[in-house]
Amino acid sequence: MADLHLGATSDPKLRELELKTLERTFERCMEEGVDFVLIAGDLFHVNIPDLGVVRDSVRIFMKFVATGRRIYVVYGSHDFSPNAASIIDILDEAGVIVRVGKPSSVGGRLRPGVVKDERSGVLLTGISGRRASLEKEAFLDLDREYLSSLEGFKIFVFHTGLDEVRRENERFEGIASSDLPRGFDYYAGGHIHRRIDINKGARIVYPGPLFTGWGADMEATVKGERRGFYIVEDGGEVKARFVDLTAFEGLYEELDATALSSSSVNEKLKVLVQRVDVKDKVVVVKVFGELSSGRTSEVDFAAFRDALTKKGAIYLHLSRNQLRAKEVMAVTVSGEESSEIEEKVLKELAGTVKLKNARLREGSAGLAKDLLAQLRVAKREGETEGDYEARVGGAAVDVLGIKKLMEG
Ligand SMILES: [Mn+2]
Repeated sequence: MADLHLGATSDPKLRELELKTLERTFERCMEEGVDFVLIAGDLFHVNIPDLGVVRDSVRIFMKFVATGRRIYVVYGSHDFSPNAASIIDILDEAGVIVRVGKPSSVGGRLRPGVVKDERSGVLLTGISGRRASLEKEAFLDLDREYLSSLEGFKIFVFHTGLDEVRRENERFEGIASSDLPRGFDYYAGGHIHRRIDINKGARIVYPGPLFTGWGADMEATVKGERRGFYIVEDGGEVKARFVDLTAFEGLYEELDATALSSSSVNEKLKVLVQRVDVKDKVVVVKVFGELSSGRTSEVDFAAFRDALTKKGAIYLHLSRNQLRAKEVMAVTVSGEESSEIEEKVLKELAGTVKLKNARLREGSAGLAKDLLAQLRVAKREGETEGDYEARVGGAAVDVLGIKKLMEG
């Protein structure tokens, strides 16, 4: 499996589904009698994830590990950290998972560490992913002679895209399949978020994400892409079969707001809610186009979200960054106090900015106000410039809720 991105979603319902999917995955692995599990990177969404997510996942991993089986992992681009320990290292030290392909240099060449799985005798090695596909260089330095001298059933695991399978909308810097070291029996890939299964003398398989809690992946899932993992068997010939564990059914809708007023968009959204069956579904709605009149902030997405939730939708992923007002007008407001004027201006402007993040879109005026309040805090008596900067900066980061992002 690959690209689990555990903890990517902050929505409680999706979190629960994510965890259930992980649980089902490992239960299925035990039912099928697998010897081990291999994860081709992006086990967690960030290198230092929410500890609640770690605890819940470790509980599931340990149930599997307690049966004498191992979980092998390489870093993905998301759980790799260039300057700090990643949760992957902690779990590796603790014996929850086993990191594969730890790099060493022999004679100027890269020799990734080889691990032998005791249950099956399979040899595992590979190259971890890094941010911005920096691991590409590792493929150039690879000690291919050493790798081809290894004897036994060999698996190469990597977290890098292949240029030859890249679609137009996919942005990754990949390698060619010919850059992979030769002579392995199976190539376990991660990083491309869809299912790919090709044969270049040996199987090269990207299972795609196990669960999709956000963004474009979620859109693909509700449009019908199936999610799960592969069970690979060697019976003289390598067989890889997909296990479908798609966690939710979904619904995808588009609304072209071109030449509509904001109030008629509201009407259309109401009609949409009445028309669709969203019970126990994840809903992805794309609203786009240039309004003929009114502001984008006058489109009542909060009411739309509420109405869908009332009809039983699990979650709404709203894509509205291509919705535009006719023009961005200068804002004229009046008020008694500066704070009142400030609030009015922020509210007016909130709808004119394109934002991807749901929290920013729906609460941007409040957030901007809170941020301004923090940035306005004066320097304390005797406080050094550096301390002051750190205090105000820290408070701003807290308000924005981007602590993890800043650390990453
Ligand atoms: Mn990924």
